Amino acid sequence: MNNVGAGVVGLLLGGAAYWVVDNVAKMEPTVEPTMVSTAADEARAFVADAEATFEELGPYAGHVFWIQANFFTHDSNWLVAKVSEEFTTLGVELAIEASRYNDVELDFDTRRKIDSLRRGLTLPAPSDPEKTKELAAITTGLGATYAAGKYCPAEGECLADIDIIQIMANSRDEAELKDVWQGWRTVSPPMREDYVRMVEIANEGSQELGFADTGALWREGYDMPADEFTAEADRLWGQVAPLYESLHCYVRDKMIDQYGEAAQTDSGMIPAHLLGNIWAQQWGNIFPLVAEGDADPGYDLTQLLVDAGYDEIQMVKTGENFFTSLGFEPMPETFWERSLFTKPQDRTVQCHASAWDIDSTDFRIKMCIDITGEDFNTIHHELGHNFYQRAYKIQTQIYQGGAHDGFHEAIGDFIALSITPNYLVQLGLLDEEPDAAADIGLLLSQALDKIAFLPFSLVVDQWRWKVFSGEVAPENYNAAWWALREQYQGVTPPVERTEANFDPGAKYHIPGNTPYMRYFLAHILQFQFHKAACDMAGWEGPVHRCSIYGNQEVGTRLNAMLEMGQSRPWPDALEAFTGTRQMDGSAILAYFEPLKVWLDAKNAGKDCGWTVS
Ligand code: X8Z
Ligand code: ZN
Repeated sequence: MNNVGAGVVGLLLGGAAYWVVDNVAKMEPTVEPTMVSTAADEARAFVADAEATFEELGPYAGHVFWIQANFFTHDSNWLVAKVSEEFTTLGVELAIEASRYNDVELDFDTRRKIDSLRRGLTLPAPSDPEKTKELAAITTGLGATYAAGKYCPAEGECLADIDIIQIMANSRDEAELKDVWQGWRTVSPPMREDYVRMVEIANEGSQELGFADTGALWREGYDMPADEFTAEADRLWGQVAPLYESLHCYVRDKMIDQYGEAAQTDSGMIPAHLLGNIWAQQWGNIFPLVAEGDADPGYDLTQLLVDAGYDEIQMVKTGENFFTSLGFEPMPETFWERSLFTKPQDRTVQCHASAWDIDSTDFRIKMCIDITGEDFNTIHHELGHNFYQRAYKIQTQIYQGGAHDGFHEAIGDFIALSITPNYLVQLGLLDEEPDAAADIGLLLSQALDKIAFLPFSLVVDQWRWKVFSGEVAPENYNAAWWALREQYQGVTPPVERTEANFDPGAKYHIPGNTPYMRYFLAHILQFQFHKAACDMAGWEGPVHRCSIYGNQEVGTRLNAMLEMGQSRPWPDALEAFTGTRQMDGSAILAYFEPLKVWLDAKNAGKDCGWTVS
């Protein structure tokens, strides 16, 4: 099982503890009985055995997690807690066993797989059955609290996150925005105590496996030491921060034009409830408020989809068709039978979009689709996961994953960068391509999502890394969250926050324990992929107008990278498709270069930037 959207990636190394202990004890030697078994032989046998375990038990977890995400009940939660406990026990057993071979000289694949087993769990427990059970109960409870979370305003119906997301996307009523912003954050304070305990247990587990803390364990998943990865993330942010600051400066004034005093702060920060998104993470929804006369893309994708009468299935079919135009096989029939595309009216489901690989043949997405441009993009995002999962199924179990998790998040987004005016004309959604005068509008709209997202995606794990390392103590959880959001994003809460709040918990990936650095990396990588693909296609115009739709040569090269899964260090995969071995912000900067020039002209003479207290 490998579910990339729903925060249980760490459970992909799955199964039951008793099985492993039993199995390791009974393990057949892989060499002739007369030969002396070396440590390297044992390591190989151990890896083969672990892979057989995953193959057998992965689908079991996949089905249980799917049922819970689609039918949230006392019983499905009970089952998830049980499976989580079993998987954590298994993962810890395997990691401990793998550590025994740390100093043994091994062939490339065995070493790579052994190291991967050592890092297999997102949240390892210590080898203590009581703590393992407690951790599983806590993580299941956190997820359940989020999924069931509702804000009930004084008047009207209670609102789930998906309802508030809608309101914040469309409402321009400052009082209403503030009310629902604050209201959604009433779901998370009950998570705080459990979160503290979860951090304690997971750190104990990580330390038992030789990692400094759980954050260090996460950072070691990038084929480099944890400290080097911290520096790598800082380096990439340093490349793109000036572009973000230009966007921030421009948008801030537009917010003041729209909301007056409510948008004005002494610090120069933007109040977080005004940006069209419940977490201020992507700002595309406020495009109409920030576009000026000379920033008109000439069309609105949501409107085009609605006018053309697209329904949810047609949106997904259109996404799938992009991939098949590149030469990929269509998704199997079961994808259409078993996926969830619309929000059921009669029960609670986890609406946060996700992509699933239940058993290497059974791929699904789970999404409560609205007919919007935003969801059209998200469909491509999710399908990117599914096509990646299917491409790397040729690999053995431990290699069935993204080159790193940022690659997994980048594939569908990279494809969606090809939803250009020209492509929309080919689909028959648009009559004709707008001319070059539309470019700034197109880029501004894109930047509100892609550039605004960069500091947000950095902050989520900057916070968690500090929490796991102990640099941020529980009594400062909320203050530290806002200190980081202010520092990197230049956004500020619209109402006073204290330690009675637990605002990180109001973001899905925190209770869901999905590491978030992957999305930051994906936003850098997707532009590298796009640029490389357009170069391959011989595209000579501006890169934001390039669509690789129908280009089978690009598809073949893409497939070659996807098929590698995680069998090689990620720079090898990156090189296979782009010819470079480094993650690099220059592709995203080149894409937005005309906008940067335009923004800087608009910002001329303004006092840009913000101060943090
Ligand atoms: O969680 C997701 C995907 C599933 S992997 C829908 N995303 C992040 C988010 O919603 O916060 C995609 C962009 C960032
Ligand atoms: Zn994703």
